[in-house]
Amino acid sequence: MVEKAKKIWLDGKFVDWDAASVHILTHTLHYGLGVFEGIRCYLCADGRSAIFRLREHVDRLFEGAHVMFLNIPFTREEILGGILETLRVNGQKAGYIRPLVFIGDGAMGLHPQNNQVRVAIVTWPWGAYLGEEGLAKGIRAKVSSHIRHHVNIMMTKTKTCGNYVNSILAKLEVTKDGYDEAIMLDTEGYVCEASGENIFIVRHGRMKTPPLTSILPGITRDSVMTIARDQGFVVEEQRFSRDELYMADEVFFTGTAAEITPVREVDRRTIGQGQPGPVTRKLQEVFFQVVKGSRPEYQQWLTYV
Ligand code: PPE
Repeated sequence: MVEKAKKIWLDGKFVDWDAASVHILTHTLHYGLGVFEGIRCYLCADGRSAIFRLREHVDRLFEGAHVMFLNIPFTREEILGGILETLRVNGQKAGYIRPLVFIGDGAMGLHPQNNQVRVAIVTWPWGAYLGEEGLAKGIRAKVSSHIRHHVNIMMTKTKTCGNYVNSILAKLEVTKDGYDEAIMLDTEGYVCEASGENIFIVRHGRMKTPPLTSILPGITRDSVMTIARDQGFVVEEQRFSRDELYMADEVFFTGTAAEITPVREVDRRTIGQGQPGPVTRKLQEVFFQVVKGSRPEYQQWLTYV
């Protein structure tokens, strides 16, 4: 259960948490055309709160909306301000932020016509996405039989609501089989991303992650590539097959919710020593320092609340 906050930002106004309901004919509820974001705010070592890469998340929301013909009736600055205000009115020092752009009720049918484009901003506390133990010791993943979207079926670089049915199918399939997370292949059979995370492998000290062809351009992925290169690691954006996954010394996922989650097993093959490897651990260490404001060289990524 999501822990309730006091207020939700809905179409530019604050409403009580329990009053933030929509009509059953809300277009997005029926057909899935909407875009959303997932952003984290961290409590810093100095007691302040900082939102990680806020500007980039708001930009991705607007780019996705543009691709999806959703005309957001607010400016980027208004959404940015709305996010900051929502955390402030709720007195939240840390947590997850979910902006959602959706089509309201009015006309039905696949043409949304003049239905209002609506925006909500919701904030709630969210701990480790795949569990505290998963974050510390690594999780067990399975390659799903559900393949990721083809670039001409869905718009794979957007966080479109409907895209996630594919992720949910994969997640349900593997969790019913006892695994923690689903790894998905692209339409050509190469490793693509996880249900809600990007993926990296490490082999012989070199890091590899799939290119942006048909995946979400993860903001954590981008941050981890920058941090890794600054740490002197070699990172290549190159596609790879599932046997390369099995042979990897280390595998980890990146995402706003998942942060940097080590993977200790894939399809019943132990990865490396079956525990987070040295590269993953180093990147986790630096990443958490960065998001909590104790790395001056990455201050430009933080927006203080
Ligand atoms: N791929 C997918 C498919 C994805 O959903 C996410 C984020 C990522 C990669 C990583 O992107 P980024 O957060 O910019 O590093 N998944 C969001 C959804 C989580 C949810 O279950 O809801 C997230 O991490 O916020």
